[in-house]
Amino acid sequence: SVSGETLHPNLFDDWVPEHYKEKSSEQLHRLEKSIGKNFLFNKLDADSKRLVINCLEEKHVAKDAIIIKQGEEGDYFYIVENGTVEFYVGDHRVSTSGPGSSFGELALMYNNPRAATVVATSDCILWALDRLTFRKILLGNSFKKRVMYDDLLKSIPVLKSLTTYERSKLADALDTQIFEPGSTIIREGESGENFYLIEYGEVEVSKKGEGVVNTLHKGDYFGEIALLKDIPRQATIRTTKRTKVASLGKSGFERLLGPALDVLKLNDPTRKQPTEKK
Ligand code: 1OR
Repeated sequence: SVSGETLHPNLFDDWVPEHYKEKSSEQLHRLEKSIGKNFLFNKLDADSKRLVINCLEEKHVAKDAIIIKQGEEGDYFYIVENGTVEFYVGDHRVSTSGPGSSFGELALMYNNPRAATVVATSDCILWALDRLTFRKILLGNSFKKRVMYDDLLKSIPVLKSLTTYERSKLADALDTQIFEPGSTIIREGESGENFYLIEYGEVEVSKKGEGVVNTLHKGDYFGEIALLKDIPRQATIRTTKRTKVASLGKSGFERLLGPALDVLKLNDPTRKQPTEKK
């Protein structure tokens, strides 16, 4: 049942996939050609990949068929072998996609109602994966980063305005780094390539001539100013404890932070404030 957001795979020891059916060599050949290089499969070991492939159900849908209805409960995840689909949120067409792409993961991951309606804009050949197999195999592997970063991203105030969809795309683009105490993550005056979120630990922010100007902890972020303004790093960031950060490259920063970018701009500590904080 739809019961709010959970991103933790249900692991049953005695689990037997319901829709397991060995694929024919003709189907395997088509699958390899169309979706073999899809990111979903790159992250699977050989056994998991075989299992997922044999659990896929081939579905042929006609042009104009509604594949997913916004608001309904999630049952299947889909991969497009052939044809094109359109996504609608309410009455708005928000995107389209084609062969090799996939959709319908959000409701299965977060136990949310379907976030969008998906319509076939041509005759399509789709491969559907049932909810349980999706959660059991893909969640912990192909979508591992979404699971890993879910709690962190939900706990960060500046990201509060992101939708589930935006948060999941952001998680896909993050990378983790761990720094020992006394490490310099950012050096004032250098050019900036990454934005950072603190998963745990502590860093000091210092500026030449001013010394330590701030201390940041879990849920705080840094590195945004150089990226927002395309200027050199405005301060040095040094760890005082063992610190784990999630980093986001410059292109992802601009593309994926969406509405949070405005909040980052408003919060810019180098921006002239009418009244001085502290
Ligand atoms: P789902 O299980 O919620 C509908 O079922 C699917 O449509 C969803 O998973 C995604 O795989 C897919 N917002 C939400 N879902 C989307 C979007 C989307 N695009 C595709 N899907 N937006 C479009 C962003 C380009 C955001 C619109 C505000």
